[in-house]
Amino acid sequence: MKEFVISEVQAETAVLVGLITQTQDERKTNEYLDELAFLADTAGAVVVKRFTQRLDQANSVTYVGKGKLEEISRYIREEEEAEREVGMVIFDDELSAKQIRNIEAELKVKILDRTSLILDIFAMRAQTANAKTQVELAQYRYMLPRLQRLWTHLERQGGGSGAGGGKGSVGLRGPGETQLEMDRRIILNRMSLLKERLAEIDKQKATQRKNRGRLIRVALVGYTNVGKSTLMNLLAKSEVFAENKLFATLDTTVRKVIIENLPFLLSDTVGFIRKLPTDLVDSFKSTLDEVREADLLLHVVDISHPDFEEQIEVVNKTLADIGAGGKPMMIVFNKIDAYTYIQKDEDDLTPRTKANWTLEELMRTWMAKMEDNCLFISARERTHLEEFKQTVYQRVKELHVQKYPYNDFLYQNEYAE
Ligand SMILES: Nc1nc2c(ncn2[C@@H]2O[C@H](COP(=O)(O)OP(=O)(O)OP(=O)(O)O)[C@@H](O)[C@H]2O)c(=O)[nH]1
Ligand SMILES: [Mg+2]
Repeated sequence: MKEFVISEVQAETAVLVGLITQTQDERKTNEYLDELAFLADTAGAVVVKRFTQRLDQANSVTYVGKGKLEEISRYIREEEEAEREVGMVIFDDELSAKQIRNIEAELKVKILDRTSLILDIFAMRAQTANAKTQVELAQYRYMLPRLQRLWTHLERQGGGSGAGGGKGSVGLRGPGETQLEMDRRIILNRMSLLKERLAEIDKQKATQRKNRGRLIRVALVGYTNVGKSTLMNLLAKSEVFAENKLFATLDTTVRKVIIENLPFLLSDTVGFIRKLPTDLVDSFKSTLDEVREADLLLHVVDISHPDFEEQIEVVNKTLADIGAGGKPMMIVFNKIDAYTYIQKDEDDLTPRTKANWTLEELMRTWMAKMEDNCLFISARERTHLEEFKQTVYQRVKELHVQKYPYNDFLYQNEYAE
C-alpha cells in the first residue's frame, strides 16, 4: 500500500538568482541557472522561481542591487503569506561573508551559493573515507572565511547531521553543530588533522598505484553527467553508480579492463563543472592523482548538451589547472542518440547556426579539428562501441609498447595489425 502514502516531508523550495553582466549575456546566464537548477534538484530542492539582473558586475555588498533584493524579499513574503514557504535562495556565484550577511538580513531565509550547494551535494555523495575527508576539508575551507555568519546562521537554523551523513536539509549537511561550535582555532586544528589524514591516504594510494604493475593507465574525464560511469560499466563490466544527477561519482574507481589480450587500468572519476573554485578542486587532490598520473585521457563529452563546447573548454582548463594538461587525449562524444538539431525550412534565409547542424556535419567538423582523434558513440544504445573499443585498444597498445618495450604478453590477434 506504499504508493498511497503521501509523504509528510515536503521537498524544500529554492529561488535562484543570477546576474547578466558584460562577460555573461542573458543566454549564458539562463544556461548557468539551468545548471544551478539541476544542482538544486540533485541536492533535493525544488526550484520555484528565478531572478536575474543586469549589472556591470556583482554588487560587493548585496550581489544584486538594492531594488532587486527588495523585489526578491517581497516575493518571499508573498509566498509566506500564501503558505508556500521559500526554503532557500541560491546565488549562482560564490558570495563573500559580507554579501551573505547582508542578503540574509534582508531575505531572512537560508542563503546558499553555487559553491556551498556543490559542497552540499559532495557531502551527500561521499562514500569512502577518502572522499569524506576531502569533502570535510573543502567544507571547512569554504566556512573559515565565513565563520561569523555560520555562527548566527546555525543558532537559528540548527545544524546538519555530520559530514557525509547525507541527511539534514539542503545546505546544512556536513559538519554538524558540535563541530561548528568550535572556534576558528579548533577548526584550523581540525583542518590540519584532515590534511594529515589525507596525506596518509595519499601515501597508501601512491603505494597501491606503484604495485599495480606495468599496465597503461587510462582515465575517463569530463564534465559532470556526460556518461563516464556508464562507459566505465560497459568497458569494465563493473557496477559504478551512474544516474541522471550531478556528481553521481565522487571518488575514483579503478578497474582492470582487458580488450582482447591487452590488459590496462581504467579509472572513472569526479566530473568537472563551471565556476568550481580552484581550492575546491585542490581538496580533491588524491582523487585527481589518478587523472594526473594517467597515460591516456578519454575526455567524454555529452554531445546532446547545447553547451557541450563550453563544457569541453571547462574540462580542458580544469585539467591544465590540476597539472594534467598536455597528456595524450581522445575526445569521446557520447549520447549521439540524444543529439537534436533545428531543421531549417528552405525559405528561411537567416544564417544557419550550430543549432542547425546535423550530427554528420558536427562529426565532420570535429574530426577535422581533432585530426580524427575523436569518436562518436552512444553508451546507452551501444552505438559504435566496437569501434570505440578497437580505437582504445590501438592507442593503449601504442602507449604500452612505448612505455614497456620488453613486455612480452602482447601477441598477434585479430585486433593487431
Ligand atoms: N541518452 C543517453 N544517455 C546516456 C548515455 N550515456 C549515459 N547516459 C545517461 O546520462 C546520465 C549520466 O550518466 P553517468 O554515467 O552517471 O555520467 P557521469 O559522467 O559518470 O556523471 P557524474 O559521475 O555525475 O560526473 C545517466 O542518466 C545515463 O543513463 C547515452 O549514450 N545516451
Ligand atoms: Mg560518474
